[in-house]
Amino acid sequence: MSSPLMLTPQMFELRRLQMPLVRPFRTSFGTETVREVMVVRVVTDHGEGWGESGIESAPLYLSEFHNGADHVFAEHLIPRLFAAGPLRAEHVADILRPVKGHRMAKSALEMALLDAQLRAEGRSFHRSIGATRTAVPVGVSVGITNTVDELVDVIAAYVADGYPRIKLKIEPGFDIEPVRRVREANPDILLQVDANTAYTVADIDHLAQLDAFDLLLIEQPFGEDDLVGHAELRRRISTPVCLDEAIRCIDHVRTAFALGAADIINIKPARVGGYLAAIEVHDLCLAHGVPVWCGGMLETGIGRAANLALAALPGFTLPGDISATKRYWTRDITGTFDLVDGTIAVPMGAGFGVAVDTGFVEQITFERREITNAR
Ligand code: OSB
Ligand code: MG
Repeated sequence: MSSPLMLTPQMFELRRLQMPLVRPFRTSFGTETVREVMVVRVVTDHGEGWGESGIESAPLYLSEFHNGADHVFAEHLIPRLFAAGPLRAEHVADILRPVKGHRMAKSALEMALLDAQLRAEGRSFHRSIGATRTAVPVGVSVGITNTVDELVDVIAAYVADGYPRIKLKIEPGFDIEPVRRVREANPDILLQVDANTAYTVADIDHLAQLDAFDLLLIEQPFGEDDLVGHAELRRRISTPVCLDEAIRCIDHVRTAFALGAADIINIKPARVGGYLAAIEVHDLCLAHGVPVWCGGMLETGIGRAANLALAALPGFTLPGDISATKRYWTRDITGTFDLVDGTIAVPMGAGFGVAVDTGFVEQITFERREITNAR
């Protein structure tokens, strides 16, 4: 047996990109029309790799945000990777563990190194994690609209495209009535709602009205730290309760299970600190018989490719927020992903299996920073 390949990172390039969305995306915490995306490219002695952070420009979904991440990458995370010497992607979480939080930033670094490592080994991420499905069922996450008529029209178009599952964003003042109308127009679709922390336990009786609409789940109605509140909700409504923002590491999953706070877990790899941590969360949920699905951060093709491979693991029994390229972008920084019979094919090439269009990346970059290993 030859010893495993070790990589020495020589340079990390951080880029902030501006990507216009095909249609504005409105949630309870804001509206986005041009998405700012932060990606990382690592150059190592065994080739390069790409990672996507999922971090947003403002700390409205989670606490991380681009200007903060820029500092954390440059001053706290990347210097630790340079100091560690030759490494494998599996070591990144331990090397970065002394830095508390900042899991999306850590995820992007691990992802870039994992891509480089797998490419150097000529292996696909899909195969390396033992995923077997070659295509996965997916859904679409639909933002809040100005009118309910508009929402019904937008959803009709996605259903016509072949999406088997629709997720509606809700907030106080845009919840029971929109769900009623969408359900009336689509009696048979898989339907779920996401509140992005917009409610409190005082709203439980109000939210119980959603029980009439045969929803797959309600996602994160209460604050990101309110596991007790979600446990109470779970006792008082019949709609399954799913956690998103509350799950930032595997310990939060254990706590949620101990309290009875979740029927279902949304796994977003960046939120839990990376794809390798996401697999551990998947394994724990599978062992507890708790269904999981892959969340999304309106990713570019880099993150989408990785999410598709992750979602091919057996515990991902619900369709993910992994939509076709054209639902997000008129032009992506990778090749496109298309919906076929309600599924998207998993990329099978080495690494995450996508080629980044570096010319287009350069065109849409508004901030670029190189951090080089001085040793
Ligand atoms: O709560 O799932 C969420 C996007 C940004 C921040 C939070 C969320 C979302 C989505 C997008 O719902 C889903 C997708 O990528 O298609
Ligand atoms: Mg969510």
